[in-house]
Amino acid sequence: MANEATNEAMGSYWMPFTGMRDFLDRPRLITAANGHYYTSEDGRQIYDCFSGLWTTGIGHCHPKIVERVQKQVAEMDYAIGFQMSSPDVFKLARKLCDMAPDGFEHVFFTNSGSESADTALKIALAYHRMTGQASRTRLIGRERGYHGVNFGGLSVGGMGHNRNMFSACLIPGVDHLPHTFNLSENAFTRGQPKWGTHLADELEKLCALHGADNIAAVIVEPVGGSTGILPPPVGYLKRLRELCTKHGILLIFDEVITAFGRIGSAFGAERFGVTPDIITTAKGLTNGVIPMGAVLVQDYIYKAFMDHSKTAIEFFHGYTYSGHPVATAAALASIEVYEEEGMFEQARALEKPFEDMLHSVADNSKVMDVRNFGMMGAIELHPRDGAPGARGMEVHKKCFWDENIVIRAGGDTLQFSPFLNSNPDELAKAIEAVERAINAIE
Ligand code: PXG
Ligand code: PLP
Repeated sequence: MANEATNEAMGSYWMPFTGMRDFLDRPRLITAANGHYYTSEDGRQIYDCFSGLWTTGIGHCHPKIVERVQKQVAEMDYAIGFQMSSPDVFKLARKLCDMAPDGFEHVFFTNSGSESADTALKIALAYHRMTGQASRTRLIGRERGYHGVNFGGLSVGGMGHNRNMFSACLIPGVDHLPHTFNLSENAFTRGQPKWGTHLADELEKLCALHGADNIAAVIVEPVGGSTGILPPPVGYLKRLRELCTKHGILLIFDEVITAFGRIGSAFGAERFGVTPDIITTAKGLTNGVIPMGAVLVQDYIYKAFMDHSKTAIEFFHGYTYSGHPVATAAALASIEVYEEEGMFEQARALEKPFEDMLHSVADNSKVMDVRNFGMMGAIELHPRDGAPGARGMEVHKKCFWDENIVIRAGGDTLQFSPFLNSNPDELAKAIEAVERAINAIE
């Protein structure tokens, strides 16, 4: 059954965030996707409990998106985007502004979340220079934060494994707020924890230490994703907003995961009722069909560039594929599906059943914590003595081979990102299967 391709032949592809030596022993290969299922290379139907890689909340190969992408690629495969453009991307920008909280009036397009993070940081630095505050150069992220893998996002990110090898070359003048993970206070919290709001006040200490007028921006994920689902403590984001406003610091929400229904609204900012100055996004923008990212900015930020730039090009930044027509078609079609099929409302309605399903494993002796918000969930396992991460990876593999389910494991944290339109029975069965896999390993 397993694939016949030799490890030697497959070894040419250096995969992203993958243990190559382990993977090539028994490659997990997917050859087709439709709706809520993948087809594995050996012909099994596999339930996708991760919506792609947080990307595909609508489900795979939605006919409307497929058709629009096919049509677009045949009509205009590419359009030069520097000093020229094509009409639909303007419509997409306007549509995104209409979906965002008040004040967001302009969109810069990228191809990924990593590029969105770096673009947002550059906009923040340039904005302060444009407005006569050139001393504002310091950037603040958060421990356990994930803002992609390019140098800017990596520098403000707070995941040790991603940073350690490059630590000498990360950008200078960066600090990190403390993360909000605390098992003795918050274990098995459903939704937002009550403990931890005060951790936002650490920003005051950084302002006192460096001088607030040296700080450009704070970047956080409204709900930590990659790190294993860390919902913000009640009132935490609001407090960060207040402090940023008080000190003239731009607040950036990295909504690469939390936008487009993942937490039951177009943007997490709306869900939490907290409006940042800049929003970054990607993934769900095109339902994962074609790579695309976006950075939404408040009107006054864009205006500062238009009013104060001394050069013909106001912002020396952009990607070959910014505003790519095929990605634009995928995004416009995805947004239509989100709206026509009430995806965000569907996700909202599934939140509570999903929470109950996840927390049903709380009593399992291997389970250390369960966390959730919206359609984001995590089951954290006690690490095996001397082998942290082993259990997570074993459950991931067992789910794929024996339970026909895809989940993600980050260390010993099992992560769930179900479809926004999941069938509750299928989802419940999947989580039962994951518990079987947890029980089956050592
Ligand atoms: N910011 C956030 C908040 C993200 O979640 C990125 C930036 C980077 O996006 P790109 O498109 O450059 O990968 C992300 C991506 C996981 C996982 O296992 C999460 C991401 C990527 C890969 C794996 O949780 N998030
Ligand atoms: N490297 C070289 C040599 C290039 O010419 C370009 C773009 O023209 C890039 C990198 C950047 O590529 P992209 O715009 O796709 O990010």
